[in-house]
Amino acid sequence: MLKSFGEALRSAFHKIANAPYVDKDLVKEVVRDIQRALIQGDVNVKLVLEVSRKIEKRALEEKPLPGMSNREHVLRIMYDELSSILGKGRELPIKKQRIMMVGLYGQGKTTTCGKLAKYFQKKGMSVALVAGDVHRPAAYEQLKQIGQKINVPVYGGGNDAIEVVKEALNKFSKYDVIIIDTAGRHALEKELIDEMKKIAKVVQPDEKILVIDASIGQQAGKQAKAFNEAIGITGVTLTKMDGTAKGGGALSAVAETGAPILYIGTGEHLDDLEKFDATRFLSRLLGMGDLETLIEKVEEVAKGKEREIEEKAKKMLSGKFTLIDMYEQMEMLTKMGPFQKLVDLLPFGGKLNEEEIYETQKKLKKFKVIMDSMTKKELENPNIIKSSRIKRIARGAGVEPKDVKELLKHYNMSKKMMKSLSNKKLQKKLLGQFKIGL
Ligand SMILES: Nc1nc2c(ncn2[C@@H]2O[C@H](COP(=O)(O)OP(=O)(O)OP(=O)(O)O)[C@@H](O)[C@H]2O)c(=O)[nH]1
Ligand SMILES: [Mg+2]
Repeated sequence: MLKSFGEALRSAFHKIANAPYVDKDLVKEVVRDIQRALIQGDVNVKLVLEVSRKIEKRALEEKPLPGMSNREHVLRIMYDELSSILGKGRELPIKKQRIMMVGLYGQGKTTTCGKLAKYFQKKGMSVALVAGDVHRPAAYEQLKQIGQKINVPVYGGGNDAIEVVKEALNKFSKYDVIIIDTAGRHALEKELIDEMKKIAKVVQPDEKILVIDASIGQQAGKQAKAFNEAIGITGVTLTKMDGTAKGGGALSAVAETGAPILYIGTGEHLDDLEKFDATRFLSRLLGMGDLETLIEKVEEVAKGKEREIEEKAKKMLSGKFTLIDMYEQMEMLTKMGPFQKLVDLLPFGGKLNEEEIYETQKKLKKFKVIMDSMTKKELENPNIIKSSRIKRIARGAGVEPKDVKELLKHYNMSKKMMKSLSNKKLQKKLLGQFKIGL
């Protein structure tokens, strides 16, 4: 059985989130998973290829932001690119206008008419409702009740939708916002399309809003496409986002029509209408509510870290290079994150592979023990460490003299490399990364 759209996307994200480390193969694998999920979600194949290509290219070529691990980097890019399909959303302008609501049976059209009426009313606009659904006997009554609740006039009755709409437009000509409810059907039948087209012709609506129940998932794309071809959709409202539905269909709906998502319905009450926010929507869809916060936090931390990196870079270039500096440098090499930017610029820099990281960490542990047996003077000026000191330090640390010698050899090598950095050009390059002058 095929997994649901949201579930398939979720599992792709979790693959990255839970992997011990992220490499090229995993990125490729996950990009393929995302492709499958999007295609399964009825997202246009061309768009799927475009988005997945972008994710792969960016994940493999861009460097992680300072403070971000490789894993967070890839998650962020996947997140970025999927949000960009959803678009920024759009809010209806606060102005005099006619709004026509369309959608299949039971999707939440009538309820959303009431929600929008209340929304515009709160913004100080005069609002009127039109019961353009003459097919379901209780439809007019339902809209009347909604109107009563918020003190908005409702026009309806009769059995000819076109007539009702014409009369209503005359009657409500002085109102700022006129919202027209229309009939739903089980499927997009020819009569419904014809009626919709006729109403649209009479009303000349500024907005044609497609109301989609978020729980219908992948069918949302097909529906949106059909409605868009019939009358041209200017926006989508997703309802019942408060239910168990994850609203994966939104991606398809928006991708199919190019029409932005305007609002989401989050309950049966007239206040349960929210402005659409792509980022929040996606973290909800992916069941990773903390992803958005995580990304924000990491970016914030990264800003603070920049200063720290700047200080370290300055110190390294000041010519004084102690054993402690060497230790810190090795430590940086074993960690991803804020210092990677600095490490990449070091003459021996670049990323270590897993094995190298492991070896360096092992060395660091040993070096730490040895350094603990040194005096402050020795740490700051290792050149004074000759054979008698070596013996003493080795005894104190419980290691062989050759281990101390190895540490000193490593130190001298690092120092030489740092010296090559006193080359002005390189210094500029390194410090230029942090936008500070020399
Ligand atoms: N939980 C929840 N229920 C909603 C939401 N929007 C609408 N509903 C409920 O969904 C049901 C159908 O809503 P309607 O507004 O009547 O839907 P419709 O599209 O006008 O239906 P037809 O006119 O019969 O085609 C009602 O019980 C509403 O209360 C929502 O955002 N959340
Ligand atoms: Mg209705």
